Amino acid sequence: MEFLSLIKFILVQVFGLVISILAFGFFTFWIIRKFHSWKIAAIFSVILVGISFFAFIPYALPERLEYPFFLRTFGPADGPGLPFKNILKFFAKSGSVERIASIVRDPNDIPTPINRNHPENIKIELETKEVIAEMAPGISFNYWTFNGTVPGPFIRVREGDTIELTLKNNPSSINHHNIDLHAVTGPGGGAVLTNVAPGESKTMTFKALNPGLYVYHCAHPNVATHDAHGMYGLILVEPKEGLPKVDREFYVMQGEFYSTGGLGKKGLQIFDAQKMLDGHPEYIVFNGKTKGLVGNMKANVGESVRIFIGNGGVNLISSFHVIGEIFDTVYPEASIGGALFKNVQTTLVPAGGAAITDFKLEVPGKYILVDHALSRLDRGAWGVIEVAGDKNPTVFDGDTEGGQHGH
Ligand SMILES: [Cu+2]
Repeated sequence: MEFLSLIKFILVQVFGLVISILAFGFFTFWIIRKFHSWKIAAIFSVILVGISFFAFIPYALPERLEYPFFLRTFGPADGPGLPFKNILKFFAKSGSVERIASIVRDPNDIPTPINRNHPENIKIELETKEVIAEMAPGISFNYWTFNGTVPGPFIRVREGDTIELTLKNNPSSINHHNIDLHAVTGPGGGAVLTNVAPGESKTMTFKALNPGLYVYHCAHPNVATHDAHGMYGLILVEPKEGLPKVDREFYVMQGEFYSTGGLGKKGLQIFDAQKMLDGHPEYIVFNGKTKGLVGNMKANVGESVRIFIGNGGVNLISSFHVIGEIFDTVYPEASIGGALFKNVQTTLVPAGGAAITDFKLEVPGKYILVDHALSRLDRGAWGVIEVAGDKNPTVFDGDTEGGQHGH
C-alpha cells in the first residue's frame, strides 16, 4: 500500500506540477503573443517555465525516500522510517543474512561477581550484527544486535574501573550503529565516539564513576528504530564493596517489537515505524523472543536469587512481578548506594532503565515472571523460574491436583 501511495504522490505532485507549469507556459505564450512577436512570447514563456521548475519541483519530491513513506519527524535527526535503499538492500541479500537458531541471551550468562579491592583497566569488545531469527515458531524478525543475541552481553565492571570499549560493526551489516552506555559520564554516553559503518571498528575509553545497573543501547539515528530492533543490554558497575552475595543471578531484559504483520502473523516480519510512533508493539518479550525464558531459569529451595531486570523499551514501562514471590529487596531503578525497598510485589522498570530484585526461594514449583500490565502476557511478556526441592508445608500447603500456577 505504501508503494502505491508513493506512486500516487509522484503522479499527483510531480506529474501534476509539470502539467500545470506547462499550461502556465502556454497561457503566458498566448497572452504575450497577442502583443508581441512569437519569438519574444516563446523566450518569455520558456524563461518563466524554467524558473517555475527550478522553484517548485523540489517541493514535489519526497524529502528523503524511506519506508514507510511520508512519516514526518520533528526529532533531532533522521526519522523513524528506514532508508528505502536499505530496505532494497536487505531484501536483495535477505537470502544470505545470517540466520540465528535462537536470538535469546541465556539468562544465566552473567560474569561472576568481581572479587578485587582496586580499580583496573578493562578491555571490552562488542560487535553489532544484523541477523534473522525467530520471534515465535514460523515468525521471524530482522534483529539488530550486540553480539548476535537480545539482549547483548552482560557487562560487569567495578566502580572506578577504566574501560576501553571497542565496537565493531560486522561487515555484513546494512546500517551504521554505535553504543550509548548509561554508565558513561560524557556527551552521548559514548555514541558520538563509536559511530561505526559496516566493517568499521572504533574504540572509546571511559571511567565508571557511579555504581549501578545501567542500560546500554545503540543510539544511531533513528535511535528508537535501532532499539526496537533489539539493540540493548545491561552493564553492572559494582560498588567498591560489592553487592551482597546471592546463590544465583539472572539476566532479564524486556523489549518491544513492532511489525507490520499483526500478532501471530507468520513469515519474515517488516518493521512498522508508525506502530512504534503510536506505541503499539505486536510483541513484548523477555530476552528477545516469546518463550525466551522457558526452561533456562532453574533454582533450588533455600537459595537466594537476584534478577537484574532491564527494559530496552522503546515505549513501555514494565511493571515487573514474579507470580508467587515477594521481592525481599529491590534496588529501585537499579540505584546502588541509595535507599533499598523491602518486601515489594511489583517494581517499575522504566524504558531505558533497570532494577535489581533479590528474593529467597522457600517453596518448590514454577514461578512466572511477568510484566503485570497483564495483557502483555499475550504478546509474550512472561518467563518461568523452576524451583526444585522439598515441599515446605509450613509456608505453602494445600491440594494442588489439577491446580494452575499463576494468579
Ligand atoms: Cu544500531
